[in-house]
Amino acid sequence: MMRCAHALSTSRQLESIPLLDGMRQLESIPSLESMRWLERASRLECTRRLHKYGGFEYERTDQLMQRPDPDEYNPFYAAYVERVPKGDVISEMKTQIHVTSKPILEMSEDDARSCYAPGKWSIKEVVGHVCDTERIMTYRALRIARGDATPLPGFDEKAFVSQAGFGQRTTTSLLDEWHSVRDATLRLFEGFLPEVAARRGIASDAEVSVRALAYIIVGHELHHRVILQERYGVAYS
Ligand code: NI
Repeated sequence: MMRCAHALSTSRQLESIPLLDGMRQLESIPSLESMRWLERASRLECTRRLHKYGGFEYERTDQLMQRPDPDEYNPFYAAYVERVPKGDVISEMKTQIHVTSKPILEMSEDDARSCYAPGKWSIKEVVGHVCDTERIMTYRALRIARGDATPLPGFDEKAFVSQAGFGQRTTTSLLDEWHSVRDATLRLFEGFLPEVAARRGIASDAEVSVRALAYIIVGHELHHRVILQERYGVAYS
């Protein structure tokens, strides 16, 4: 990312970006709108550079993140892993978030504050919880992938939600944060060397592999999408 930030410091390097046409018109106006143009342009440039310099020179295949064996994760997660469809888990990770998010983005703030029974999380809190969990799981994946054998602690998901104030935030803000986290998740997993996929570590007192964590992230989201559909009445086609 440092490379991106540096690259963006000169307009010369931005000249090949189509968005620059719009940005030039706004250049002399230090407005919020021009800041947004700059942000969009910088994201595009970062993405381009990541693919050019940070990507591998071979095609990824299912073999890099193939389905984990049952002894690669705590049996508690088996129901999540089993929800993940056959195929490339990274591709699923890229697409599923849009399916899960769409009806939530389209509902009113009042509807997003609803829950299906007293004491249950609201839809906003479910989104926040999925996002929090993804951060925890990717942190575990990072440490294990880098060969760090330190046992990693568990976390109390209910305590997290109770302290987060998700219900006070807009649905757009919550979804925007989650999509940003997912982008980071994808960059992390896409950048792992093939040999780390089956590498194991200890998290929450149980053995877990890097690839199992990818499946847990995807399966956990699918688990909550099913609950949103069946108990909260969110319309998924
Ligand atoms: Ni959950």
